[in-house]
Amino acid sequence: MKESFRWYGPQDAVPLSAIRQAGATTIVSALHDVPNGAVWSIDAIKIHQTLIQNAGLKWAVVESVPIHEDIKQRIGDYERYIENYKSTLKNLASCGIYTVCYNFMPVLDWTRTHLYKTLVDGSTALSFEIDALRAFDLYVVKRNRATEDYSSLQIEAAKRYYESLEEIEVKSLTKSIIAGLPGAEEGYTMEEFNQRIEAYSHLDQDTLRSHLIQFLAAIIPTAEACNVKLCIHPDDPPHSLFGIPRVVSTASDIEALFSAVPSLNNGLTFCTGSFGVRADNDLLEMFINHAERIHFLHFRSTQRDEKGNFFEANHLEGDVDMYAMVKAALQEEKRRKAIGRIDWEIPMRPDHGHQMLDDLNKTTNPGYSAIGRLRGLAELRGLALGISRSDL
Ligand code: DNO
Repeated sequence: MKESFRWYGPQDAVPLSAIRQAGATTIVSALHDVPNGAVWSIDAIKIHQTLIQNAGLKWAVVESVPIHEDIKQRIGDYERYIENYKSTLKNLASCGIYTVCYNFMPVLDWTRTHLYKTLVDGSTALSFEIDALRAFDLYVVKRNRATEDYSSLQIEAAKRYYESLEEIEVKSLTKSIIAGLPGAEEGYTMEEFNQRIEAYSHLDQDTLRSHLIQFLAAIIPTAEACNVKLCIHPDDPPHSLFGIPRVVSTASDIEALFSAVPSLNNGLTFCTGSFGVRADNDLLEMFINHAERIHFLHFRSTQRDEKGNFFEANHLEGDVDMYAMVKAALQEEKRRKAIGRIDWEIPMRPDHGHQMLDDLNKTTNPGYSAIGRLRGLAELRGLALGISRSDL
């Protein structure tokens, strides 16, 4: 596996020099300053690429080229945005960057209710509390139709939760959910958020899926022509939020996507932490079924309960069987090598990490502090070495 680290650009509190010391060789990054939908120019790509190269590292994966909301809804300027997307892929390829991650989650990208849950060892983790989410939906956003989406018991629990909150906690919950986590590219005021949600009130799961498939049908020929491997990131968490449909959450979701557009350039970012939140997702089976089109790995574990709460566990703990996942990834690499695939080595990044040690006193992007991810990478690297030296 190509050991990688995400870097948010020159503004990132974790510099490239620290990433190099963590032992990563490749960088996962994006041009976060370019507005959604605009073309990434070759010049802008090269400037960013040079910063990375000057630090002795290589920009191997783009995470993400975001998909404009108009494409998801197929309204407004969506055709122009699709053309722009193709131009961005061509420009990236002409700079030697061939792996592009993206997601198709409407309105919100990855979502957590709490960014600093204190764990027993004193470190902090990102977490998702279902009562907090429902309380926010029912009593802060006050979404039309929210009450129709929940049972009376769920509403009661959400109400109790909301009533227990101090004003400052309501503010921080609001910020965690709608202000936009790092990499989400978009954050909203309450009014904007309400408008965005409303836009989806008449767009169901099947329609969103068909929009995704039409988008892929339009761009995959360009990706093939310039040798770009697109890899969709699963929904995080893998279910609908605020009544907005999500279509990349389950085994049957990804099956539908890849059978509709079978090209291997239509690939997957296998994020164990996102898929792993659902007990009905058999991660190993999903991995094996789609192994040939997994172009990027996010290794992370979550610890869930039966109510729908979860927090981010240490990389080798929690619900994900990381031994099985790393072994499957190494076996896939071996298989690719044997059939002569030049892309046999799959980029992998330790996804997120706990805020710990010295980082507890620093301001870093939630989930993206240096030491927690360094620990994750070190553990994954050791696991991979152990597996490849023993039972492959
Ligand atoms: C969070 C990330 C997401 C991911 C996008 C992919 O840490 O996994 O922001 O980058 O959803 O497009």
